[in-house]
Amino acid sequence: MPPHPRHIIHADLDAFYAAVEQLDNPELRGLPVLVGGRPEGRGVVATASYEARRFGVHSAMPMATAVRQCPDGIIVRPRFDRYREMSGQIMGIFRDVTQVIQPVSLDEAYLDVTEAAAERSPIAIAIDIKERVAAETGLTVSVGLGTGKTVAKIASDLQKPDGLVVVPVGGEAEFLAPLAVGKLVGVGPKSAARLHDEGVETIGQLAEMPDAWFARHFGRRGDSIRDRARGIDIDPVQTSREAKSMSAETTFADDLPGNSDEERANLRSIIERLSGRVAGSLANKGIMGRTVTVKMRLSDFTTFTRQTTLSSPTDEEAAIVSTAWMLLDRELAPDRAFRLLGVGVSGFTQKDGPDDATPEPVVTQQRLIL
Ligand code: TTP
Ligand code: MG
Repeated sequence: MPPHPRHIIHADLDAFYAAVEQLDNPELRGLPVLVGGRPEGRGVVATASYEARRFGVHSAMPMATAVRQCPDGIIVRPRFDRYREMSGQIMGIFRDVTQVIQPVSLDEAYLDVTEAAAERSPIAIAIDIKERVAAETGLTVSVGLGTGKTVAKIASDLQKPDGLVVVPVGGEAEFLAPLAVGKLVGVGPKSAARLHDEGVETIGQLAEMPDAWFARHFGRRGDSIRDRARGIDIDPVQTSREAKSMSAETTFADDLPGNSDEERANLRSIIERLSGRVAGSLANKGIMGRTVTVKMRLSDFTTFTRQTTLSSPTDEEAAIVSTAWMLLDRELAPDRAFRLLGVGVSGFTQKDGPDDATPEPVVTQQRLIL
């Protein structure tokens, strides 16, 4: 254990979109709310209130399935602008506690409160964050506290909703040991299935595997996964200074062409939503970018990007939309249909500061539901 452990908080709002809907529409409180697309067609659930989750409804489930499982569920169309606004307010509260903050998505951030903990205990800080979010926004946030991002993230999820889980300094490996390997960031469902085949079910069992085994299984990521399974985690909370690009992308169930006016309007609306998410992330971090990139994947999986640099940095949704649309519009062709579209912004400037030239690339992916 290092002589001066870090104190890292992971904060994640509970049923975020659904909670905002219940906050703004009191008649929805206490009821199963399904935020997302239409059940007819291929709409999916962005999120469900905890009342609806009791019926097995979860994010990314087709809305048609959700409605079958939870017939009394009330479907609400998402209002991304409102969620972005709320997110800004919440990130503002976090930023009041520490400047060392890494927003991960609209409702989730890591905070390094090591310095703030010189004045009061990190647990007091965690409680203060929960109380301030509740008092100032009316929403509940689940918080995990530990010496690294790995344990903090897992801890924040353990007692949702309205949870507070503290992993004691030095108790990281013990905390992780009984948990499923899939809980470790970097061990996806495929890796987890492969590990199960080898009899490795828990993070504790993973931690006991020999060093060479990790390299064989995870290649270059082996060392990091091994250390984190053993409770060693030095991954820093990456503030916007280290972020090099901010992007949002989405894959479609059916390939989307851009021939007719209607198809073009549909593509345009996707670009608008993606740009909105990116603009929201920029605003959250208080940064602007000069380069706009559009990522495209075609029916045959060919993937490429097109980018352009603006004369001055922006965080304006409208500017990102028009630039991204110009880039995509040029690529439309009669024989082309898109499986995936993404919008990214890079070349950052602190909104109220000098240019930012930093080496570490970090791509923040925003989830998007259509
Ligand atoms: P999450 O934090 O994963 O989910 P949540 O806040 O709804 O619920 P909880 O944290 O209590 O488990 O995601 C935050 C928001 O992001 C969520 O409210 C809706 C959106 N989202 C999607 O649009 N699609 C997805 O697949 C997921 C997981 C989330
Ligand atoms: Mg959440």
